[in-house]
Amino acid sequence: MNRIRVPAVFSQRKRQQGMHSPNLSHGYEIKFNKFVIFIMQRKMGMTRRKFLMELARRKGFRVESELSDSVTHIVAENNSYPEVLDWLKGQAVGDSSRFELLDISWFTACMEAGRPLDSEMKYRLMKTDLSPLLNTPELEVPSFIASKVSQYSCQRKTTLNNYNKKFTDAFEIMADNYEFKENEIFCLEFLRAASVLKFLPFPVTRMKDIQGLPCMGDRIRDVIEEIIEEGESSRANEVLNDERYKSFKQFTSVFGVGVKTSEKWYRKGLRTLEEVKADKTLKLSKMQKAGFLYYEDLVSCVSKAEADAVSFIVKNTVCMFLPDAVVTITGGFRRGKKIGHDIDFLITSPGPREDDDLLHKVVDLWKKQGLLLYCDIIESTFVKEQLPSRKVDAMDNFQKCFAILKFYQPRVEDNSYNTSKNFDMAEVKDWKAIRVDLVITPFEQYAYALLGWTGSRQFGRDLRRYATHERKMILDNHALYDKRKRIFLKAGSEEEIFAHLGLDYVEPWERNA
Ligand code: DCT
Ligand code: MG
Repeated sequence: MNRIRVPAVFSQRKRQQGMHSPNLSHGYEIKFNKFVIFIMQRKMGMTRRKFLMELARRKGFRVESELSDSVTHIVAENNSYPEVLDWLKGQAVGDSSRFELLDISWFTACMEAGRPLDSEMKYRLMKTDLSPLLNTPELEVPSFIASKVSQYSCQRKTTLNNYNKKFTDAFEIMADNYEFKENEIFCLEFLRAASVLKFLPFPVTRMKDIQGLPCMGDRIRDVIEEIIEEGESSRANEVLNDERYKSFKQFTSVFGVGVKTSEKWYRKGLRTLEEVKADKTLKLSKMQKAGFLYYEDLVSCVSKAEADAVSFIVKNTVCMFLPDAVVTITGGFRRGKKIGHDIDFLITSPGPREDDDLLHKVVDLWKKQGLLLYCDIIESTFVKEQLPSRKVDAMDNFQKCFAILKFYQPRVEDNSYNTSKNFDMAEVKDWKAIRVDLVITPFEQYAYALLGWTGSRQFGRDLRRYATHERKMILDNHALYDKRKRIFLKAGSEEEIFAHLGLDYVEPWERNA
């Protein structure tokens, strides 16, 4: 769905455009009359400004040397939104809303395109835009900006650029430890704080830097303060050395082992994976057995190249049985991650037809081809018109398969991906076990499934929390239900879901909360 934002300045701009449209400016023909650009010299310097003005005029843009009444677009470089506002105040401009305030990246994109581009969100200077602060570390992070940072990660854009890894790593250790103790509240507190710091476009170096930010309770501030002062957190270090934490961390690294099983093993006095393997009284599930069997491969991460190669195999196999199937990589790889612990796929096909057998046919073929090391198919439990689940971390009801594929690694001499056993190299292990999740979704639920399975987990949690608390709606991986209107809101794309929720669209690579 297209959401068109019409800023209040438009009507005024139209008037201005009508009044003033000379065909020549500074010796160049004006091709684009609607936009009247002014380039701020502040922090740019006179020479660069002159060069850019000349460049734009040559390309047919109208550029004013002075901040005249006809100016519609102000372009600034290395200036934050408040700095531009301050400068405008100094020019006795009372109402800055009559201009579009844009970053230089808009200008250069226009020059590249050779025509004026829409002033999309990403180019606009706004209150929440902290990125210019990166170039001005001496500038204080004004609390009024920090106070604009939403407590919901679905209202923040979080890329993989984490400037605060030393803090977020410590928080994640604390969160894991609380998860192992089944203390959900403290666990979420640390996860939310980590997510806020991942969003910041600068490294935190002083307590002042976090002033006014959401999710910074006393427990969090204590850890931050110590890391600023000492370079590390003694509490996180204590956790790292804690016997229970160390055991749980090992146990849960096995596919099929969660907190409940770890608790059982720990109570039995087991402390390491070697002890677990040696204990013949334990009854391991089929999943856990596979987890131990392929342990080394599964803990070594999946690369993007491996994900692409497996994606090729999955698409080929699925399309053999359902030619118009749409197979999409979701999870971390869709968010731009270069490594992951598994590969998540969403499979759908246009039209009403649903084929419950598809997944079975796919895994049966892989079994025959010797490519399937493990597989657990869970049948769909979705009931038509069922209300979305209120549980924040509930599993969805799609038919799905948790599998371990035998992925033959490409040989060095040719770059092809083998799909059959290479007998010449029988003694060398030329394959790697890779965890793959396949999820089948009906076409009309595809957008919701895509949004949910793209994650991150924290982003998904906050979307659901936002829907519930801010919109009186319930969201899950199947649907969005408006409780006040008592209707399901249909969506054919992720953009439409964000629009239903009244949220600005967040691209997948900006969901690394
Ligand atoms: N998800 C979901 N319901 C589940 C399991 C997962 O909605 N029952 C969502 C949350 C994140 C996304 O699917 C993918 O999950 P993971 O593979 O666990 O996370 P990831 O972000 O892909 O990270 P990783 O790189 O570790 O695989
Ligand atoms: Mg994943």
